[in-house]
Amino acid sequence: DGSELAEIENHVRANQVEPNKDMFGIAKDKNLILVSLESLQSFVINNTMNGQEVTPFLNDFIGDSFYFENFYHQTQQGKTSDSEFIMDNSLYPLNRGAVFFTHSGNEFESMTERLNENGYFTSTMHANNKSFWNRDIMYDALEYQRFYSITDYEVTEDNSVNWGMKDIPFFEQSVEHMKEMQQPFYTKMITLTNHYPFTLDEEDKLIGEYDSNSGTLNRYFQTVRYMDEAVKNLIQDLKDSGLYEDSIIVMYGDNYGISENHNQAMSKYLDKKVTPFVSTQLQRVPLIIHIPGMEGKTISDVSGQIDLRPTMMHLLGIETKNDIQFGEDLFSKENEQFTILRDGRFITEDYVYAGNECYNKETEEPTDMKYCEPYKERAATELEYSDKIIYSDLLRFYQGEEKEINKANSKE
Ligand code: GP9
Repeated sequence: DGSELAEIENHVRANQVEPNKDMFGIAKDKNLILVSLESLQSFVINNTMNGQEVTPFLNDFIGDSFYFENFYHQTQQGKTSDSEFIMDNSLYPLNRGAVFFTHSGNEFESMTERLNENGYFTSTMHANNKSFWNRDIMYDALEYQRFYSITDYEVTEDNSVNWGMKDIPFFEQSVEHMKEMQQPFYTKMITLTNHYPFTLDEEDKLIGEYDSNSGTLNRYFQTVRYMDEAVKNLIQDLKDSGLYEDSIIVMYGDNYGISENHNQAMSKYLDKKVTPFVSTQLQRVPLIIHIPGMEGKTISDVSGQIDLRPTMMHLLGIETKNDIQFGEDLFSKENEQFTILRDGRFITEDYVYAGNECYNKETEEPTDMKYCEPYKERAATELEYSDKIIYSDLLRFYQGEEKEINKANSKE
């Protein structure tokens, strides 16, 4: 019943942080362009493979953006759909199955719903079948106004590879859709080319393959390099269309691309053993936030996808203090460095809890468990509360006072 929600709400309020006054509303009424970068992990950023830069464009773009280098994906079996769920709701996904399938009938308080209330036109763009991951149903629950799916794109044999439409034409056609949108808009573009098994047409291979015993890892660098090229074109198209200056652009890696099955090859590339510590650090995915007119900065604070909702909403000048969310505004001065992965691993400023060991980040070796102990229960409680919200559809009860306050604030 509603009393369960009250307990959770107390927990959420106790951990709530104040937005950063200098950043709150800095992008008010700007468009929000989100780019979900398929399977992009942070280890390729500012890195080379056999002497070749893997992400030359992103490495540049980061210099002009806020770049969060210790940002983790928190997805589980729901992969891309989990990352979408976390981002929109600031709730954890489930440990088994995909919330997009199992709980699309729930009541949610998505970022999208709040943006609708604030006069935004909201949409998702993804050149795949609309029912993949049950997206068409779940997007209704999250209150997206429009889903541009495969039927909204001109998809041909020529412009497709692997799972479907290539990222370069996908971005091109997406910008065409954006030009038609009422502003301000929020749109989320979901890329596809950098997906297992990471195959490309010859003409799209801009660098060579890696040389390990894993064809998957070897090809991954090539598809990442292609994605980097696609993002470069996207930014140019946004500039040409005049949308660039009126938009904040948020890009993030959605989930890992290289699983633990490729540890041997990965250890060759990284030139170290892939311990549970290294494996956890490999769950970092890039988060890049570009705000027109603001200088770039690399931020090392520990953070995760759960933090996207409050961070983006505050940049747009929308309050979240009455919301039930587990993330924190990444620009807040009170922000705590504590990120929980869905499987119970967690990361603090100095430690990583993984494989039942407490690793010291500096030495990368296990240390005394007492350093991780205080966080263990908190991590478990947080995941349990988030699960409760989903399993018992608790946001049904979040209809009263808070919602009215939010509505009133939106109208101010
Ligand atoms: C398909 C795409 C799949 O629409 O989102 O990516 P995955 O969920 O397998 O990472």
